[in-house]
Parts: sequence; structure tokens; C-alpha cells
Amino acid sequence: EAAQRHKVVFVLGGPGSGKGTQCARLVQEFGLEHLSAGDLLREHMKSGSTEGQMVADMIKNGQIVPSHVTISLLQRAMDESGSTKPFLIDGFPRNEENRGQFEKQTGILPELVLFFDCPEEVMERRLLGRNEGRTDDNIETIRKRFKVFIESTVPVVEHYEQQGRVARINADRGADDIYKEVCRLFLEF
Ligand code: UP5
Ligand code: MG
Repeated sequence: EAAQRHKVVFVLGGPGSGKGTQCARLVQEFGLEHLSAGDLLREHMKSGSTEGQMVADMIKNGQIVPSHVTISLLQRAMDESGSTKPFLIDGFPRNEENRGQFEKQTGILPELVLFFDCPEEVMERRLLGRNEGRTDDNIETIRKRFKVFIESTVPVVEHYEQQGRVARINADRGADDIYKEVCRLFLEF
């Protein structure tokens, strides 16, 4: 039996650009399923396995976890949800290797890629003010996350831009203003 092909929207943007905030609103209004790759990895850290410990170390250092780990978690979450709704995949793919492996293993190309564009100083202020106890919300790790974003994730956005799949959104605004624009996009979509 052929694996079920899920419809997917990728949500990309730098650390603190507001991916999680906007996804939470979208799922309420548009009947989508939110899958945060970061949340799945943070959950996986608690498993107590060797792999969980490796994920914890990599997140604390702002490094990208090997594709096979993240893709297994995403694939399982999509399959177990039993949902036919489109999935909003937040914070993945983070590098070209993630992108290629996901396409190869799932056969899925995104219907749309939302890209939240935000200056670093704004993202830095948001992350330092978040206070949710994340091991990567300290200035040292935040700087590493920005570097990884520029070096590894921006090329993924550029790849999808060449395919005409990207909606670039100015994320240097209040969350309500951003959401209005995101809503307009989804109403057309
Ligand atoms: N906030 C949100 N919007 C605002 C606005 N418009 N104005 C003012 N404040 C706003 O927002 C961050 C903070 O800003 C919050 O306090 C919010 O209230 C406020 P949030 O919506 O959480 O932003 P988000 O973009 O989701 O930031 P996050 O920190 O989650 O982004 P990251 O991309 O850094 O984190 P993620 O969880 O995706 O990944 C964490 C780590 O996991 C990575 O560094 C990596 O090590 C690992 N990872 C992988 O290895 N592979 C993956 O595929 C995914 C993650
Ligand atoms: Mg997030």
C-alpha cells in the first residue's frame, strides 16, 4: 500500500521571528495541524536515550540535529495524527540536507513556504525576553543559532524561492499585524 501523501506548508524564519506564535493562531482558525520540529526534538530529549542526550547537546549548542532523527519524528507525528488536514511544519527544513532527505524519504514537496523575515536585533530581544527556560535562550547560544540560520537555512529559503513557493513576510511588526497578512495568504491558498 502506498504511503499516504500529506499536504505540507513549511514555516521558516530565524530564531525568534515568531514562527510558533503565528502557527498557533493559524491552526485555530484554518484547521491545520501544527508540527514544530523543535518541539518534537525537545520532547525527544526527555526519552532518556543516548539519542535524546545527543539532541539535548546539539540544541544547547544551536546545531542542526541529523536529518534522520528529525524526519523520523515528523513522519511518525504525521502518520499517527491520522489527519487529512494540511500540516504546518514549523522550523524545518533547516539545511539543504534536511530538505533533500525529507523530499526523498516522504516524496512530499511543500505547497507553500512561509518565511518570516526579521532583523537579528529584534529577534535577539524577543528571545532574551521569552523566559520559558529553554537551554538555547542565552546570548551565547542565540549568536550560534543566528549564524547557523544564515549559513544553513537561508539557502533552503533561496531554493524554494527559485521554485516560486515562498511567501516572504515582514516579521518586524506586532503579532496581530503579521497575522493579518498571513491570514490573507491562507485565504487565497
Ligand atoms: N513574539 C513572537 N512574535 C512577536 C512579535 N510579532 N512581536 C513581539 N514579540 C513577539 O517567538 C519568540 C518570542 O517572541 C516569544 O516570547 C513570543 O511571545 C515573542 P516564537 O513565536 O516562539 O518564535 P519562533 O520563531 O518560534 O522562535 P524559536 O526560538 O522557537 O525559533 P528557533 O528556530 O530557534 O527554534 P526551534 O524550536 O525551531 O529550534 C530549536 C533548535 O532545535 C535549533 O536551534 C536546532 O538545534 C534544533 N532543531 C533542529 O536541529 N532541526 C530542526 O528541524 C528543528 C530544530
Ligand atoms: Mg518556535
